[in-house]
Amino acid sequence: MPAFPDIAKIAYEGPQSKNPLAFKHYDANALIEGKTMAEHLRFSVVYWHTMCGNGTDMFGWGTAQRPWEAGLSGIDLAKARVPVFFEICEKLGAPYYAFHDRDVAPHGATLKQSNQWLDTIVKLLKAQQKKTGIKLLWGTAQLFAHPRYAHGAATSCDANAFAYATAQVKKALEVTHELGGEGYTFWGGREGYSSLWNTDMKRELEHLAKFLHMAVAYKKEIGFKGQFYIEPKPKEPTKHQYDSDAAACLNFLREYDLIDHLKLNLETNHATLAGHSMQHEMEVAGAAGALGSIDANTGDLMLGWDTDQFPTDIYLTTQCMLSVLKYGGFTTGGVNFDAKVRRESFEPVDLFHAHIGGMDAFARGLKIAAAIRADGRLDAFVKNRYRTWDSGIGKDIEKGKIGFKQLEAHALKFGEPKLESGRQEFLENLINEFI
Ligand code: XUL
Ligand code: CO
Repeated sequence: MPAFPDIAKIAYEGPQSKNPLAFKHYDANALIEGKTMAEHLRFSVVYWHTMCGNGTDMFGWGTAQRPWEAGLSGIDLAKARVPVFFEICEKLGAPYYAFHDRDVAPHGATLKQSNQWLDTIVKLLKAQQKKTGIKLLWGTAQLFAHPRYAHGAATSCDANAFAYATAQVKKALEVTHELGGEGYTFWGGREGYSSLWNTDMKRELEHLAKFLHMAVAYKKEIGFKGQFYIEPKPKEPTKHQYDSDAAACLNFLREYDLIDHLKLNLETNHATLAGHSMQHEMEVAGAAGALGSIDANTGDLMLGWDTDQFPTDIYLTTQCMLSVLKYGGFTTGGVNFDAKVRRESFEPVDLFHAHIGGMDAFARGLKIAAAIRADGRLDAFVKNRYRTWDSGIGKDIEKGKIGFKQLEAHALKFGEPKLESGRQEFLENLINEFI
């Protein structure tokens, strides 16, 4: 029995359509810069918000109406969610999904029982993947909900909690491998501190690096070829998280000799919590050759926390897709909707509206980004702005051919550099021609 008998596969109907259950911009097979939209965007639906989000907030109970959950709990509930999830992904035409170990299967009383329950669900996931052709973008371990991780997992003050976390990641890696996952994400949910009075930061950072090195070694041991990602977020749940933004993650990876093993999985709402735009984070990662995947969502300008809303802002999606195209497109990564419907949007159909809106917003962003690139004026402006570096003194500096003495001689001879406008407003207007 389908959970959504009244909803057919979501079709592309074009910008004129008034059908809320149709795509206006996402035309999976349309070609852009030589690839289909589906190949560019590699949309992914997350299991945790889509299946497990029930609308609970700090002040109120769950509101979500999920008829397929009626009367069920524990492993029976977990089993019932699997086909519904794949029905949603299939009807959306999303080629990928992502999950945490403990959102597909419940926490057991022991690690052994948790692993057994996970195995039970992994069998069902595997069968659904086979039936639908939907693939796993990345798996991950949930190392932040259980009280044992109150002080962190890889950065816990207790070596036994660290051990428990590694055991959980070991299993999560095995099942991700089993399911043919194209990646595996590390988000340090509680890898940080709430107070420095009780924290040995240096030791915790070293432990986090050890933990990741062990994961790299185990990945090799089991022959898992997927891409590892680290997902920056500055705070929430802790006051400060070590993987606070793209630059901090890159610095950590370089310091601990992990840079060749992990790329970044960037999330919009995490970027804004860090005081950056998503475009900033994507450019930092892209410049370092570490732009892996994105968790597509958005925060609320008026709120200072992780609201995980579906992305609808065309400027945002245009900026994202400009960076993605600039750095050569996704390889293992994709546009993963780490986003949840509002507590007030409690009907099952809202899950469709949300994803359709996010997919259309990214499809528009892709089309606009490709049009800006084809137009060429933006690129030409930036290239021209740096033209003094293409020859003469600039080229010599870039090539490392000269030092302070020759530059002083040049400055004495050349005199005052000629100032040119940055033309920000002109460029903002140019971008608006396309949006
Ligand atoms: C939390 C968050 C996580 C990670 C995976 O803010 O983004 O869901 O994406 O653990
Ligand atoms: Co995320």
